[in-house]
Formats: sequence, structure tokens, C-alpha cells
Amino acid sequence: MHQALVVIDVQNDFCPGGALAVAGGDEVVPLINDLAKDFEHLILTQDWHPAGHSSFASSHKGRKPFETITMHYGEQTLWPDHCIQGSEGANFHPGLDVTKAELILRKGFRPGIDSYSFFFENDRKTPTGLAGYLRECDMHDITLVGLATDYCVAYSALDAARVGFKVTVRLDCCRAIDLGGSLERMLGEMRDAGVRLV
Ligand code: VGL
Ligand code: ZN
Repeated sequence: MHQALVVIDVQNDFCPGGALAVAGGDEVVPLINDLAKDFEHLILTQDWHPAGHSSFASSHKGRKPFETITMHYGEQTLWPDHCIQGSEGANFHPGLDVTKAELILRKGFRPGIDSYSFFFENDRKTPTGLAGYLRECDMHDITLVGLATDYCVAYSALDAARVGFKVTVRLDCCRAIDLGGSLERMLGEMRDAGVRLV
């Protein structure tokens, strides 16, 4: 069994100065570069939305960022426009060492549905294909780092634990959005699901 490091959404828009900046988001960059040296396999995810994506508040008349709406697949938080395909904000942080990455998984590219998790879109049904890749390559032990702890990292960790992966989240290499207590809530859910939090 092989171990993989999965680096989640370390992109300019989630770092200070970005459209959906996570406090201290850039602090994880040198820590992740260092941690990656210990792993044989490095995989990156990239939030990758078309302009006008349905998760953007600007796509819903009269709505503001951080409000919640009901979509056909359930509740959806609305975000500022971020990580638009091909934009500077969607690029990886320039300090992130991506050289060794064997796979970059882009998610959130379907206009009508958001995707926090790297395994399933927000309907919790549409697969991204990453679980199949990891299984086929015998990588059942995965370590997650990146942004944001309480959204893409947590949803990914929960899905991975649910479908039988051994999951570790290195909290020192993650930073949170923390919207209405979301960090405490998601840490509790990850713990209950058997995710190793270190
Ligand atoms: C994320 C909100 C919207 C994340 C992505 O990477 O945690 N959060 N899109
Ligand atoms: Zn997004």
C-alpha cells in the first residue's frame, strides 16, 4: 500500500489578497513543500470554476456572498467570484512546489454544481474520478493538507473515510474560512468519521 499527499486548493484566491482569502492561507506553502519531501506520491487539487458559476453570489439576483441558498442538490453557501478558470486567482500560489505532482485534479467546473470534496461533487453522488485513480494505484492511505480546513479539506476527508480510505489531516498545514462555527463543526465530524487529525 502506498501513501499519497493530497494538497487541496492552495491557490491565489484562497491566500491573502485573493477573492476568497483564508486568513494565513499562504503560511501553509513552505510547510507543505517541506512535508511533500516525505511522500512518494503528490497530488494537487485546483478549484476551477467557469465564469458565472452557480456557487457565486453574483450569479443569483439579490444575493450576497456567504448567504445560503437551496439548490436542486441541497444547501449551497454562496461565495464571492473566485478561482475562475484561467485567471491569476485560480493559479497555484507561486511558492508552492508543484514540480513533483503526478496528478492535478480540477473540480467545480460544472456550471450548475459546486464541488468541495475531491471525490464527489456537492450532490454527494457525481464522482470526480480521484477515488478510482487512487484505488487503481493502490494508494489507500492519504494525507490531506491545504485550504480550507472546514470546506474542501473537511468534505474531502469525510468522503474518503466514508468510502474506506485511511485518512490523515495535518491541521498545521491547513487554514480555515470558519463561517458561523464551521471549523468546530467540521473538526467534530471528521473526528467522528475516524479521520486522524494531527
Ligand atoms: C473552497 C469555498 C468555495 C475550498 C472552494 O477550497 O475550501 N471553499 N470553493
Ligand atoms: Zn470554489
